[in-house]
Amino acid sequence: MIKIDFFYKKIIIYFGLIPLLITGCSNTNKGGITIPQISNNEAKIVEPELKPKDGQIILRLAENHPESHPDTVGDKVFARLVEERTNGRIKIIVYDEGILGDEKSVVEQVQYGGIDFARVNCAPLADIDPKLNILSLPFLFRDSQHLWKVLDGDIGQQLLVTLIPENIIGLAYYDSGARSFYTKKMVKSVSDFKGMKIRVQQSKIYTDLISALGAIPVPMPFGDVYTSIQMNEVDGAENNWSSYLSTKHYELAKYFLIDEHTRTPEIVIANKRVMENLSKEDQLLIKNACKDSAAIQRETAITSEMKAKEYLVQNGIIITELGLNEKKEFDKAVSSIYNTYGKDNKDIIKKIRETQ
Ligand code: GTR
Repeated sequence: MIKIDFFYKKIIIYFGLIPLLITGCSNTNKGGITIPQISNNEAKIVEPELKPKDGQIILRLAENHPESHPDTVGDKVFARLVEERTNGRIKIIVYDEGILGDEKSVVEQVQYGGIDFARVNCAPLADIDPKLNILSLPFLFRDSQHLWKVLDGDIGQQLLVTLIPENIIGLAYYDSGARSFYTKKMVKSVSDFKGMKIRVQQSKIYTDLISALGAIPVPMPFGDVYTSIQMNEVDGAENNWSSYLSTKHYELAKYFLIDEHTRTPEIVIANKRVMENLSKEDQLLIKNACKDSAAIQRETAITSEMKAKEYLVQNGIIITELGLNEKKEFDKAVSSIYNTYGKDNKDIIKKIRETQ
């Protein structure tokens, strides 16, 4: 059971791993800690933390995906580049599968310094800095090229530093593809959503988006979704292809509606004080390493999306695409989101729309 797994994970982390990290006296000879995985019963071994050598800095990065997911691949490239470029003086350890907590609490921990780095989605971050909601506005980005033109341009780069007053530094964006709905029964039009309970990220704009479509939003941590679909607590959820596959949600909710309502990117964030405690050269080195990892993550995400789609189609999911009229209905239904979340950012939204 996922909830039990999470419970054990937390117990193990709080009473096992964290004391080792705090005292810095972990010992690899003591053997690993066994942690059950999120969506199945295989055990995952997490080696106790390394003791920093003289002058070495060890930092932690939180990730909620498993090892094979493109986001985790990106994190690991980031960690490797930092290690290589500092000759091992700075080491970043990636804690994947949400073992450092769910996304919302990880964001808070990065903000208050309990975790040094995290790769998270921009949606839950926007509750700290509402400007980031721009990146979650429904149907704003025409396609992936449009999104990346904006993220790599002035708007994207300005939004990266918008969290600094909140003690968070955005280092680089990672690709998340487009999010679409998957449900236990087929959804073809807005009216089909009526009365359906749809899981959303713990994010206000996503909650409002689901309500605008006439469904009942159920915000919850990512790691709880499988069980909630299984227990009929929700009738479906929404995510990108790679996550739909890696979470195995397709086993329970096989109707996939390609509506691509949002393209909220992923972001790698750092605690501001952790960064400021490093020399200017190291800060730059970390920022560049993260940007370089983003290039590899993007390529990996594209391949992963293609492979996921192919695998899922072969494994019985049923795809529905929005027809022109249905798309118009979707656009109309979500227009209220622009009134609420777009009203203070009309200029930026206009610039985004005009970006070719
Ligand atoms: C994934 C994203 C995760 C998390 C998750 C969710 O696409 O990579 O960080 O935000 O969606 O829906 O909770």
